[in-house]
This record gives sequence, structure tokens and C-alpha cells, in this order.
Amino acid sequence: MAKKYFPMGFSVVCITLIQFIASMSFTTSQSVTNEITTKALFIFGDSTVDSGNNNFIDTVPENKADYKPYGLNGFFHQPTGRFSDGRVIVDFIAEYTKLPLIPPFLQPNADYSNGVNFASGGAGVLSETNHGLVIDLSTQLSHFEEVRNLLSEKLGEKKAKEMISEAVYFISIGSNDYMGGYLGNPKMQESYNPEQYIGMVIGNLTQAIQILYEKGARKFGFLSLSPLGCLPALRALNPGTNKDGCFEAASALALAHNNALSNVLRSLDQVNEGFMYTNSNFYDWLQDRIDNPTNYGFKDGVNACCGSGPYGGIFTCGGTKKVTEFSLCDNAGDHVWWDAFHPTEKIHQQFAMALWNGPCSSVGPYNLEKLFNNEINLTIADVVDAPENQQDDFSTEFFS
Ligand SMILES: *[C@@H]1O[C@H](CO)[C@@H](O)[C@H](O)[C@H]1NC(C)=O
Ligand SMILES: CC(=O)N[C@H]1CO[C@H](CO)[C@@H](O)[C@@H]1O
Repeated sequence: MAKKYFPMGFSVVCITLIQFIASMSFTTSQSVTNEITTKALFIFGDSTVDSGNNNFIDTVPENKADYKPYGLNGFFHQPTGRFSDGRVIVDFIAEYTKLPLIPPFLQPNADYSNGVNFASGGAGVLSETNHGLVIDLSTQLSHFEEVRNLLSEKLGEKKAKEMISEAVYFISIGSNDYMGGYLGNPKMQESYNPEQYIGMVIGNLTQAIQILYEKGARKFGFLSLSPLGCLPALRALNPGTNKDGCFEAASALALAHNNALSNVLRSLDQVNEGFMYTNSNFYDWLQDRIDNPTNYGFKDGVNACCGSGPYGGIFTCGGTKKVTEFSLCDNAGDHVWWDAFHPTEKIHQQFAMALWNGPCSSVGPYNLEKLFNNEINLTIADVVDAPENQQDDFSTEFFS
């Protein structure tokens, strides 16, 4: 249904293509690696990337993960506020970048010199989403502004500017706008049809990206939305709405959002000099693991490891919410889903690796490794980004 609102497939400019063209036009430097002085990772978003900010805010247990069995696998000695059995995607990205773990903004005495994590479980792009219970995206941006000022004080204007422009800005947000914010909110549905609502989410997200760009950010990474209707919680809410048991309206919203986002990124790339990004098709990537878990080292792509009710989709993991009974599987690593809404560490790890050094058919225009290591010549990238060099639709090649 939503597909027709945004008929564009996911499309990327392939890094190999860039290198190929580069080697033709600039024979001496198809891939210029500049010395990096400061590396940093700034993170914005929701529970997919929160590393503990919500431990420090007043909210409901649904928006917290600082109790057992979160963190069960023992990588951290105790629950940290990550919505996983262990690490989340940004922890792996930090590891691959050879950075220490990136601290939550609200953690007392956090060291901000390698970046900061501003994300908050339950947050949406729109301030209405879980209003008052989360750190919304615009507040996350104002926290970034605070950090930017601190860095200027500490490092001096010039060095801080350099760090800001060399850093990677990883953004993972939107699911809560479509689940609780829209499908769970009859008032919103009365006021806006899906197309209008998606336009509002994308409009605000675009503004946020533009604000970061104007503050000096250049390198962006995005985690697009998953097939939301196949989350155990949505399967449980809406049993049997289609033949594979997923809640189709939710997945359609996610798909339309992703298509709109990839269009926006392409145009931001055209308009903003030096703008570079990593995006990927998380939707199909995860759907493939849900449908074919054994191909990727999982045994179960449908049921949550921790929870209760059908598919483990009643959000009871930890027993801190209304219902205190819940069950826990023997081995979280066998499951795609950790709890009713969140994937296991193993999914986070596999996807971090895909974004890090995935081939051009699956991650684009640049993978994160190239963004971090400056294996890009801005001039060449801008040349290749010109419309006549763009390929149209790689969607069929994605992770196939
Ligand atoms: C941002 O979201 C608000 C609702 O929170 C909406 O009224 C506004 O139009 C949106 N802005 C853009 C640029 O889409
Ligand atoms: C060979 C070449 O075109 N090198 C360019 C790489 O990018 C810088 C700017 O980022 C240009 O100054 C170089 O000329």
C-alpha cells in the first residue's frame, strides 16, 4: 500500500563505481587517504542505539533496560540500559573504528573526547512520540550543541571544528513514531493519513540532519527501519493479519519511510557540499534473517527470547512492567529477537559488520570504514555524485 506513495527503490552510488571513475579521471589518486587527527562517533536515536541515557531520566520501565536479564550474555558485568542481551550496533561500530565504547551523554563524568551517545529508548523524530518519557530528537540535538561548545572550550575552536567535521554521525530513529506514535495513536491517525504522517516524520528528520550539517557535521550513517510488522510485539498484537503473520500496515510504513529517507539523502548530497553518508537496506536484510534464520546461524527468526505470550511478543522481559511473569530462552544467540521489540546482540553485530565493510551492492554510497578512514576524495565524490553518473536502482542486488 505505502509503496505507491514513494515508488523509488533504494539506490546507491557504488563505491567501486566511484573508484573506477576516479581511476579514469584522476589517475594519480583514485582513493586518497588523509591522515586522521581526531576520530569521533556521535549517536542519535532510540532504543536501537541507546547505551544508557534512559538510566538517568524519569520514565516508565518500558523505556528502560537497566535490569536483568538485559545484558545477560556477560559482555558487560551488569545491565547497562542497552536493549539487548549484550552490545548494540554502535558498540561494534566503535570497536571496528578502534574507538573505546562511546559513553551516554547523561552518564556523570563521561569523557566526550571520542564522541557521545545522545540516544534515548522510546524516542521518536516527532516530539509528540512518547512525549515526556524520552529525550526527543530535538533535545538530543541541543545536547549535541552543548557538547560542541564544551569541545571548543577544551580543544580550541580550530581543533574542535576539525573533530566535528571528521566525526561520523550515526542516526537510528523513526520506529517509535510509526508504532506508538501512529498505529497506537488513533488521534494521530484521524489527523493525518499515512502519507502526510510520513512526510512530517521525514520533514523533521531532514531538518535535524540539516541542522547537524550546519553545525559542521559532514559524515552521516543511517540505520533504516526494519520490517516493523514482524517484530514479535506487532505479530502478537495482530495475529494473522497476513499469511506470514506480520502486521502489514506497520511494515508498509517502515518501507515508505525508508524509501523517502533514501530520496532525501540523495538530494541532501546534491545540495550540501562535502555531505557524505552510509545507508543500507536494513528492511530486506532483516526480513531475510527472519525468513531464513538458519542461513545466518540462527534457529528462530520469529519468537522473542525474552517475553511472554504469542511469539514472546508481550513486552514483559525483566518482569518490571505490569505483568511480572516472563520466560527466557536458553540461548539468545539462537534468536533474531531478544525481546518483543529488540533484536539480539548477534543481529546488532552482523549488521554492524555489514555497514562497516559491506560491498557496494548493499551499503552505499560509502560504507562506514571508508567514511571513518577518509578513503574518499571529496572532489571525486562530488563529481561522481553528479546526476549523470547515478545508477538507478540497486534494490534487487541488495544482500542477495
Ligand atoms: C515537524 O513535526 C511537527 C509535529 O511534531 C509538524 O507540525 C511539522 O510540520 C513538522 N515539520 C516538518 C518540516 O515536516
Ligand atoms: C587528485 C585530486 O583531485 N585530488 C583532490 C582531492 O580532494 C581535495 C579536496 O578535498 C582536492 O584539493 C584535490 O585536488
